[in-house]
Amino acid sequence: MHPTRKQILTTIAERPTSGPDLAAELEISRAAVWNHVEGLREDGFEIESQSDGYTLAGIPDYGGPALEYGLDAPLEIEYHDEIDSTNERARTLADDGHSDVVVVADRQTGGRGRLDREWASPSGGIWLSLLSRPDIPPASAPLYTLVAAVAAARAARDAGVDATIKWPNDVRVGDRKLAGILTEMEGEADRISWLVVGIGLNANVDPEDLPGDQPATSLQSEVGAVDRRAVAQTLLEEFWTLSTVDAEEIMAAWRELASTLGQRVRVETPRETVVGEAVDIKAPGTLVVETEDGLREITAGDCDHLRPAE
Ligand code: BT5
Repeated sequence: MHPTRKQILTTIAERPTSGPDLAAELEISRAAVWNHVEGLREDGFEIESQSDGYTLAGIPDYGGPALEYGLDAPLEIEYHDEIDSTNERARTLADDGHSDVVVVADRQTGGRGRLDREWASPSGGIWLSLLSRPDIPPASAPLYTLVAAVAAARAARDAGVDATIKWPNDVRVGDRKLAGILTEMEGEADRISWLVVGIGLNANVDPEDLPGDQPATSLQSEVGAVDRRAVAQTLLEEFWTLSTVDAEEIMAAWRELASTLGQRVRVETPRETVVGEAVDIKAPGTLVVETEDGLREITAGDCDHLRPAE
């Protein structure tokens, strides 16, 4: 959002302010103030003008300006009502040299999971991709999947939903999937060039509209319709804050929310199946499993929590 527009909103949210006062405060012309106010109204902000000046009477439910307004993270939002995949769009932006942009969509027509699985993305969900260029080696990229999982789980918990994390990338309520993460990157041997972290969180979505091949849930079906803007902003702020701390702090935050640790698990890796008890997570996201043949460290795979009897 244009910084002047941000300032206008912040000012008139606090107290009614006249056009001339805004012009003087922001050192712009009255005509420019009027133009910005009209622009903000077009973006869906309800701005009343009364004898004592402009006041902010309402903010749009969702969309780019709504998400940028009051967001406590230095991220630019690119919003689409509909797009094939926010991860695809973020990759194009990466190729064009952009960074610190979040692509957000109300619905995706070609949402993707890992291994090219489909990700159902009906209207009402939070579908977004964060593009950044952290100065890290490619091997450290899985850390950002953990950061995203913690951020999504915290945002869900903030909305009153008892979300936990299943290694490596599922946020669930009980055994029902609430959110998934798809991290993609491009890089050289020692340094990544860009990183795209895609997060899909079923917010105001009817689970009937989600695929039935594995149990799924949404914030709406757990606690009723939520303020999608507030949830998405919390998610972005948590992501931003956590992505600036060191790996051990990220591990600690993940352990606190993980349902996988202490469970008997079966992990399908690209090469083999490992069964045992998940005992710990190590940076950058390696699961440590105690098997009959000793401790195994697994960097990638699909994980099932087994019932104790198995
Ligand atoms: C994931 O894959 O969980 C990663 C999902 C990432 C989606 C985000 S949305 C924004 C961004 N743009 C994209 O195009 N993608 C990212 P995976 O672990 O492979 O899980 C995929 C499986 O989850 C599917 O095979 C279904 O069984 C199930 N599934 C599909 N859509 C779902 C949904 N909306 N909610 C819960 N489960 C779903």
